Amino acid sequence: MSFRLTDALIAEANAPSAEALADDYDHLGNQLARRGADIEALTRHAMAFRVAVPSWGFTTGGTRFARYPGPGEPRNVYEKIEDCETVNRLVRVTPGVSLHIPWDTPDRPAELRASAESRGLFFDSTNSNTFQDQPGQRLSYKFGSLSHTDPAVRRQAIDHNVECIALGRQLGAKAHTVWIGDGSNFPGQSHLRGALDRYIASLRDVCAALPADWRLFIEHKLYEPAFYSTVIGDWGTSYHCARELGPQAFALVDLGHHAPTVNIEQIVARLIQFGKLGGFHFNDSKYGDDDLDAGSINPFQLFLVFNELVDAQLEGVRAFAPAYMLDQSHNVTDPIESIATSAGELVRAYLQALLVDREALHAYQERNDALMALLTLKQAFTTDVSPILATARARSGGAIDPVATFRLSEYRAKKVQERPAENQSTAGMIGIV
Ligand SMILES: [Mn+2]
Repeated sequence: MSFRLTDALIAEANAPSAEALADDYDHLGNQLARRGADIEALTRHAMAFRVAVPSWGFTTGGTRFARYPGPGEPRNVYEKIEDCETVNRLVRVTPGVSLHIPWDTPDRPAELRASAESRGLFFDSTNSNTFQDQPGQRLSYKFGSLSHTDPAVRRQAIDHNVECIALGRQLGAKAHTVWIGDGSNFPGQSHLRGALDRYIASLRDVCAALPADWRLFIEHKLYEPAFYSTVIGDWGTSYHCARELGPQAFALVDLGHHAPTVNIEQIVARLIQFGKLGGFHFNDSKYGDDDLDAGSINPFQLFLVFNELVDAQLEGVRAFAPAYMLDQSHNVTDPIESIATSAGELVRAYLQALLVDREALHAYQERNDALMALLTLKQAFTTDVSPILATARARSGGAIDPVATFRLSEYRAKKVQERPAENQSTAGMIGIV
């Protein structure tokens, strides 16, 4: 019998800080009431927030130089589901799981689905992989996949995506995300327009396999592994493809997949305006596609992204139902602690965005009062909503302090016993897209 984080253990960990939290919550409630904000409404929003966790994020990631696996890490997708449950029990906003195919392909899909559902989890999306060759694969993706010059390679990549969708149907998922590493490393290597034409033609075949109630997410990325040109390198290309492919296709924004200094919140606003924002891979970055924890480097940017999302939500913009997913690589932290913390940082940014006085902001914008417009945003951003986060978690049965509760439970030490290390490779790998 594997160890599970019980409600009793969480309640025991919460007890010593419950009174102090109630004081802090009341104090913040009074402050917010003076600003016309209802703390109970905000708490309900925090409890209703949802973000999916990535199956590939529960083991230590790595770079192309090395991977340093931690003790007690899950050894297969069934054990990853145990860890997904643990995160959700701590924070209560992460019941959805995004599944990577083939890294986390279950050999017994019905059993995996039943296991997930018995733990209060579900599968929200599948993610294909045509950016590396798998053992026994007939044709290589060295020079591309969905945009390859050879129709046989393109067919193999299309078939893989169609198989992902078929597996996702068995698991109850409703979306499929496609990221390709296709591109070129030398000027002249690839016919730039031809490569995009081939990509769109391939994705038409993938879209034809989508059930009517599914969405297809197109994930762009500026560079890497291609270092001269990337076929789906920016949001404009992604948007064009989504338009070409019809009403089930959308652009997905991974926060790490842009050039430094690019205005990501404006990209989000554009995709909302054009009805093609499919969702997010949340993470943070300093230099490039670093896959650092959401909110760890630039929390103001995360707030500004949520500011656009809340603004659209309140306006009732058409076709607006973005999927929220985490996509991070944990190299120096316990993945459970990072994912639980990142989920909290997203709720924090969401609550801060809900606190923006939109009527005042709009008036300052109309009067071109730039300074007061900024201060209106800053008032919301600098509000410490931590007591709402903790209260929302506790009311949902989760932990007031997720990391402290996780450590108190000695979950990882117990998993070290339950999951003796197999012959794990420490070779470098880039396990995250
Ligand atoms: Mn991603």
